[in-house]
Amino acid sequence: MILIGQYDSPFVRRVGIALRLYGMGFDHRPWSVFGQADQVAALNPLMRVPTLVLEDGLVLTDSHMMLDHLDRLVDAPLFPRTGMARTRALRLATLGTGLAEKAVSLFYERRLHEVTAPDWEARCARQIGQVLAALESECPAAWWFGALGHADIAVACALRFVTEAHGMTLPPGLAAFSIRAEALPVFAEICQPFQAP
Ligand SMILES: N[C@@H](CCC(=O)N[C@@H](CS)C(=O)NCC(=O)O)C(=O)O
Repeated sequence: MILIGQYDSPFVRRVGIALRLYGMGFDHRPWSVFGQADQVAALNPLMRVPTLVLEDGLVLTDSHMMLDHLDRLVDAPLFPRTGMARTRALRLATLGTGLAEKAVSLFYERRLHEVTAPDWEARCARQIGQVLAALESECPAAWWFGALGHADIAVACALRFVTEAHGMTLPPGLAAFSIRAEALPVFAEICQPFQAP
């Protein structure tokens, strides 16, 4: 498998961490979605990362569906397979990836426009603040559902992006959660400090 994209993307990072935790071999191509846009586009018409090229050449284009594919290859997936446990974990992971999406969107607004749209900026900032408050209100003492899972990884990757790209200070529970996650060897290995494109 080939994982394309830089680990300062919270979406690329969650897939890289899952691949490592599953012990799956993969080549990593840390292409910039802006600087190497043509290379990304040659594989993925959405021109986004992560892009995952499977052994048979099939190209997957969204972190959720990459994890869905990987989970079916292992005995002990990082999302529960069925029932409300799965729904709860997906809900949490989706709050995490949603937080990352709004943080990326706010970053692009500020980076790519000479004059930003104040309403859009304020909306993104409000959405980020509201999700952080919601996550803080249910933040666990260790991991969200017992053992580390995709939901924890999604939230942790989003938190790092929010702090690095926007210099935001996390509420105390999430700050401790982020430190706990980043202290794990797999988080230290699958990691790249944020670089503005
Ligand atoms: N829902 C997607 C989001 C991926 C995404 O937004 N990636 C960003 C990099 S962090 C990207 O490729 N941005 C370039 C663009 O959207 O044109 C996923 O989970 O993989």
